[in-house]
Parts: sequence; structure tokens; C-alpha cells
Amino acid sequence: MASTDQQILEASAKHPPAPNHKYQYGTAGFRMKADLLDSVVFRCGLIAALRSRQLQGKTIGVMITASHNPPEDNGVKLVDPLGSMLEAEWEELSTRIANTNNDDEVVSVYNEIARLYHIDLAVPAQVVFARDTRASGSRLASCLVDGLTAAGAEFIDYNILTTPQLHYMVRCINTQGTSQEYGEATEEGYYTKFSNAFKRAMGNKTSTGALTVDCANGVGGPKLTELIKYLPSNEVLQIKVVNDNVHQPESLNVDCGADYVKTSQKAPPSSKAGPGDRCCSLDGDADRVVYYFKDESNTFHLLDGDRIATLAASFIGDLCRQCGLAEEVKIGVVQTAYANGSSTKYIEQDLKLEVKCTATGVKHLHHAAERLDVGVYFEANGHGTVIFSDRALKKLAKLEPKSPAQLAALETLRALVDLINQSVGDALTDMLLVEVILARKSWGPLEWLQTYNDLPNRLVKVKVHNRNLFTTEDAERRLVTPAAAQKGIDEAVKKVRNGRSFARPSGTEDVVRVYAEAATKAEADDLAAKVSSIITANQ
Ligand code: 16G
Ligand code: MG
Repeated sequence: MASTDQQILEASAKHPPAPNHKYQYGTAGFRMKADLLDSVVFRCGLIAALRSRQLQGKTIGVMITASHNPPEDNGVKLVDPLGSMLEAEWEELSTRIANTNNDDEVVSVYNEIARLYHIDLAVPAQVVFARDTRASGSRLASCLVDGLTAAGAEFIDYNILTTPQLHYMVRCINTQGTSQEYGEATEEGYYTKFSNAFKRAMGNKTSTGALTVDCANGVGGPKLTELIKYLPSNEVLQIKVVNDNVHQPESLNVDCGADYVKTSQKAPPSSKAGPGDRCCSLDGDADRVVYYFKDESNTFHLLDGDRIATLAASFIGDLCRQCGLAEEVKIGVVQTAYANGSSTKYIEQDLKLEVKCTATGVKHLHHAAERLDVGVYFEANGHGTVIFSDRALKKLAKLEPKSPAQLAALETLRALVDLINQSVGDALTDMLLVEVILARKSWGPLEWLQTYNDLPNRLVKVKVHNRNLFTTEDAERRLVTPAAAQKGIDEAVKKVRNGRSFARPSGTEDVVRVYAEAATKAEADDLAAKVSSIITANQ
């Protein structure tokens, strides 16, 4: 037996899988109760090493996080060289090795993958990893180190980072010394790059009133506190950091954070914000953000991912027009079926931009956005970013401004390219983007809200015996099976004014999710209830 095989065999024996547990690399990697994950994280180390070798030693990232899940959960996901999500084929290989039952088989699956993909096991493998603030993180990181060591990979442990910071590191390392050099692969490099871009994008503008940032008691707290040190003074932008207690990991995502705010449509109970105060919430690993405020009559208003998308698309669209690039640079917005119908209508009819709809999950939106010159993509839940194609970047680099106004627009646009994290949706940089746009427009949250009116909507979870019975088409907007269910949904939708509804199996929980919107809240609630009962009856 080769010595690497022996090392993998011995190390694998120290990380036995949980008995009878079926593991699956889902929409956001493996995610579950932390005590079931040791073997999975160990084996992800093996997969990361193989993937790096397959790509001739490019650096692969591994992030240990369970995002908005409860504190006792954890998860692991792999990051491809440009900071994007792992290629789908490799998700399946990860699932396969995770479900392998004994240590000999782990070794044989490892070697089989190498054979299948013609991987030269002598190529040095490079892996970087980080974790969020969960109590189980350091134990799982040591499982990963065991896997990487057994596979003979070289690695850097970045310790605690936000998910987008890890994606940033991966992209920086892999672009070093190329024309696409992204930045310095250190935390300081991250803060310097984005704070400098923020200063350039703000120009001489200042924001009105403080921004309160709820950090979900997660990794976003300490990282935002660090970022603030690099940002301009309070006169330009004042940020109040709340829910940043990472010393009590059991408080992570509890009654706070982006998922709490989006799902319950209210501010965290701890919020002390007054009417008109601008607030936002990050999730547990700081890759999604939603804004909100209370109006004078204390009514809560959510400014979610759809709102960030429309704000960014409209602002970038205006800048492109001012630069004379409107015809040459194709701007589009990518959404999912969850996007509020009013936002889609606003983008198409008012902003006159193209909208694409994809299946749920960041990687689907990202891939669709890559086909545009400027791809603005956001899920309603606050995951998203804006990406610029090489073609668009070349045009921006070459453009000779013909007037001072054009020069100003061009400089702002160039600063935005640097401000927006191109590797993945990043709550911290998305937040800075929103702050720039609001300051530049001299808008508060009320003006932002008034751009269009959301259709009342309702999202419900339906427990089913087997969610795999439910299959979809048309970017998850229609059910293929059970066929009778879609017929029922079509009929129910027809009876409601401005009605739209769909049902899709969750990629992260054993449920079917039902979304409904309509002209009034009562109709949206009714439609959601009707569609839920159709799902229950047709399984
Ligand atoms: C994951 C996805 C998120 C998606 C959600 C849907 C990433 C990084 N995260 O959290 O984008 O909205 O799953 O969950 O891709 P669901 O399938 O349970 O509705
Ligand atoms: Mg997250």
C-alpha cells in the first residue's frame, strides 16, 4: 500500500461517520448538527486536496460555517479558485466520499476519483480554510487538518473569517501575478481594498444619520468592527454595531440576524432604533444582508435583497448612461421565483432592464449573472452581489471621458467595481454599496422604499413525507410532479387578483416551501393556505 493510502487509512479511522446517517452536499455544502460532521469535514480535506491537484495546484478554499442555522449546527463548503462555489460534479464526489462506510473504502474512493479525473497525485495541493465563530468550529478545523495532512496538501489556516472573506482570499491567491490580480490575501488586504474603494465611491458625499448593523452575534461583528477602523470618520458614515457578542456562541442567530428579520418581518426585539433610523442585519457568516426601518407610525418596513438589486441596478444603469455606455454594456438583473412581482415589474418597466429568473441558490444566480456585462444578482433573502464581465471592465478601462460630468460618473463606476466583492455576495461590501448609493442620491430608507410598492406575500413550509416527489421546471416556478398539484395551483392562482404562487422542495430542510403573492394580504394568505393544502393532498 502506498504511504499516502496508509496515512489516509489511519487518519480516517480517527474520524468515523455517524452510523446510518445519509450525508448530502446541498445548496450550501454539508450542513447539520455539528457532532455529526467530523468524518465529513475530514473527507472534505481529501476532496479539497484532489480538486486542487486536478487544477494543477490552484488554491481551493474550505469554509466551516452553518450560516443562519442554530448555534448547535455547523457545516462545511468548498470554494473553487476564483472564489466561486464548488463545481456541481465535485459536489457529487463529496457526497459520495461522505457516505462511504469504512476506511478502506475512503482510500479506494480517493484513488478512484484521482484515476477518473486523471489527477496527478504528485502535484502539490494548496488549500486555505477558515471558520465562523461557532463553538464546534475549532474541533472541525482540526478534522479538516487531519484530512489535508493525510492527503499531503499544503494549507493556510485563516482562523476566523466571514464566508466572503475566505472567498476573497481564495480569489486573491489564485490571481496573484496575473492581469486579474484581485488584492492582497490577508485580512488587512481585504479591509484596505474595500475601504479605499468606499472612499473613492463616496466622493465628497456624506451619509445622513447613523446606520445600525445587527451582526447576528456572529463573525460579522468583530470583522465589521475591524473594517470600521479603515473607513472614513463618523462625519462621513457612522456605523453602530449591535448584536456582536461572539463570546456567547449560544446567542448566534437567536432573535437577531438577517434570517430572523426576513422570516419574521420584524426588527430584532433588542433593537433600539427610532423612526426613520436606517438599520441592517447580517446573517451568521456575513454573506447576506437586509435593510429595514420603522416609519413615523412605527410600522416596520423591510428593504430586502430585491430592494438592494433594484437600487444597485438603477444606480449603475444611470452611471453607464452618463458615461455613454448604455448601448454597449448590457446590464441585467438575476432573481429567483421568490422575488416580489413588483420588483420584477419595476426593473423591466421603469428601469427598462432585462430580468432573468433562476433556481434558488447563489451558484445558479451567479452563473446566470456571468453571462451579462453587468450582472446584478440578489435573492430576496439578501444573498447577492454585482459582477462585471471582462468585456465591461475593458470598456471602462479604455473610456476617454468627454466632459467633467462623464469623468465623475466614470470615476464612481470604477470605484464601484472595486467596492463590490466580485467573488461572492458579501454582506459587508453590499452594505457599503447601499450606503454609497443612498448618500449619493441623498436618500433615506423612506425614499428607497417609495420606488415601488411590494405585493403582499406569504411564505409557508409544508411538511411532506418525501420532498423528492416534488420536481420543478421553469426555474422552480412550476411543479412537474405531482402533475395534479400544478393543475390545482394554476386554478387557485386564477381566482386571485395579481396572484402568483409556486411550490418547491427545499434544498436544506425536509419540507416543501410555498410562496404566494396577491393584491392584498388576505388574498396572499388565502392563496398560500390553498396551495399548501394542494401540496398536502397530492403526495
Ligand atoms: C442556501 C443558499 C441560499 C438559498 C437557500 C435556500 C447559498 C450560499 N445559500 O442557504 O442561497 O436561498 O439555501 O434554502 O447558496 P431552501 O432550499 O431550504 O429554500
Ligand atoms: Mg450565510
